[in-house]
Amino acid sequence: MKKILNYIDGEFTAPIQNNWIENFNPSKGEVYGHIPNSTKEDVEKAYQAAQKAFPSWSTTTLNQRHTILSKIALLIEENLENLAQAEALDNGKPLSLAKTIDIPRASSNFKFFANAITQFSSEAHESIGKDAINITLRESIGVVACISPWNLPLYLFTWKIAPAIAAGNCVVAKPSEITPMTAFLLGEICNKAGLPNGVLNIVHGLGSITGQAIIEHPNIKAISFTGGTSTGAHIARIAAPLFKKLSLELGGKNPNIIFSDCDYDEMLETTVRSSFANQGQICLCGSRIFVEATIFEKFKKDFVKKVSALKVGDPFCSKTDIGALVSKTHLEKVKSYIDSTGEETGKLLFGGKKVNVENNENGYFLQPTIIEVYDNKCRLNQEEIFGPLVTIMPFNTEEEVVQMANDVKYGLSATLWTNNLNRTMKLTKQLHSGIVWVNTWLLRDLRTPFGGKKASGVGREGGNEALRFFTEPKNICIKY
Ligand code: TXE
Repeated sequence: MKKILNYIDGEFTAPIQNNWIENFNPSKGEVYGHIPNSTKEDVEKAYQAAQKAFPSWSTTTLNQRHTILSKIALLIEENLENLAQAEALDNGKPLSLAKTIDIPRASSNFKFFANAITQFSSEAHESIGKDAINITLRESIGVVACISPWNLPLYLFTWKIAPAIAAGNCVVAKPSEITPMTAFLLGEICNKAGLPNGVLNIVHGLGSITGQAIIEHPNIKAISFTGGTSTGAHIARIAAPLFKKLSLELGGKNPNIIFSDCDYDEMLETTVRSSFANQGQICLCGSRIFVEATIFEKFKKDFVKKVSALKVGDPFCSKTDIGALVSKTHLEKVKSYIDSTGEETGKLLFGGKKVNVENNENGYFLQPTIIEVYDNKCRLNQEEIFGPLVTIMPFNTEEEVVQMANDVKYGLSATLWTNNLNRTMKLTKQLHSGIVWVNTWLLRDLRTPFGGKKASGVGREGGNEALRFFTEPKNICIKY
């Protein structure tokens, strides 16, 4: 059995009340470790360590921060194999995906913000005719919280921590209790890289106990959160009267809009990925596919053929395309959407069943599933399911598809497949989402703003947006 410990003030410690929760291996469906169920006292201890470290960390030179963050990035790279194995075991995702996406991206998060902080500048405004100059400083906030989900564990954990500490803050962080392993391993890496004690503190435990203690802490001044929309709403209700700064990256129900004038083969390849990568457990997955009626039947046939060739299997097998879902509860949630789809809602084109994987008989495996639906108003098209399940529907006109694409409560991302420039410009403006990909999917440049509209969140992260979130502007006006 593995035992995960909290990382507070540079040390690994058991929770004060000695309460533990079980950690599951999703591909075996069995407990393989225990993690602290930290309480208010542990969060307070983490806060105190962060608070103590803040005066010194916030005044380290940008060069020193750059050096330490770069070292963390390098150590993540050097430990890629070990971290990827840990991620695949803990989350159920294919090892190949952890090796090529999750861990390299965790390293680039640190690399990117190690450099970005050296380019992040204050502003000056000369008040001409008034003999005054205004300087706007961007000051570190103090102790901030980073709370992350289970779908891209180290990738999203570091996406928050790297800019937070680059900007001179000290952090109390909590990874998802469902996938805590790589966050635990990050503590050791930070020590090796020479990150001063207390700059990063990682407390493990349930959202309702540990997470709740973090968001209620009166002196933690900002919260960066990625997770479910209802949790985000709950956090906003707690944080508002305490005047905390909030960045919320929440759910999505993203449209993937396919016009007949697109590059068909490229679209088909990418659509398989945007539907089922990471078992469909990415907030950016295109879970509602809309296809122009003239190519609908062809697309249906080709898509089903491609998807049926995907291999659901052991995350550690190199041939596996789709691993296990993250938990039994999540598998049951996704399955319940499939099972409750009646004939009036749609037609199952492929999948829908649990998969029995050899030597992993109790694992949480599900076939990639495609359902043709008849109305965008159905539950399958309106609610975030967050699993290997996509719906498809035909459309006839631009107006009709834009209306359906926007007719959900979410607004995170959208994908558009067309080679018509006028249509591209028109539709990208009309789609209600924070990100629109045209003829591609999940092509990320870390300088760009990342986040959603409507129930998909508040605020943007990425590049200077993240550095702005993790700093507080102060205006100084000097008369001369
Ligand atoms: O997320 P939670 P869950 C969606 C997806 C999924 C649903 C629920 O639809 O099925 O959310 O997933 C912490 N105070 N996404 O239940 O609960 C929690 O411990 C403070 C989309 O796993 O939102 C974890 O660290 N923190 C999403 C983090 O919040 C609390 C990715 C996220 O967990 C808390 C994951 C509280 N009261 C799920 N309650 C995306 N946008 O990428 C929970 N947490």
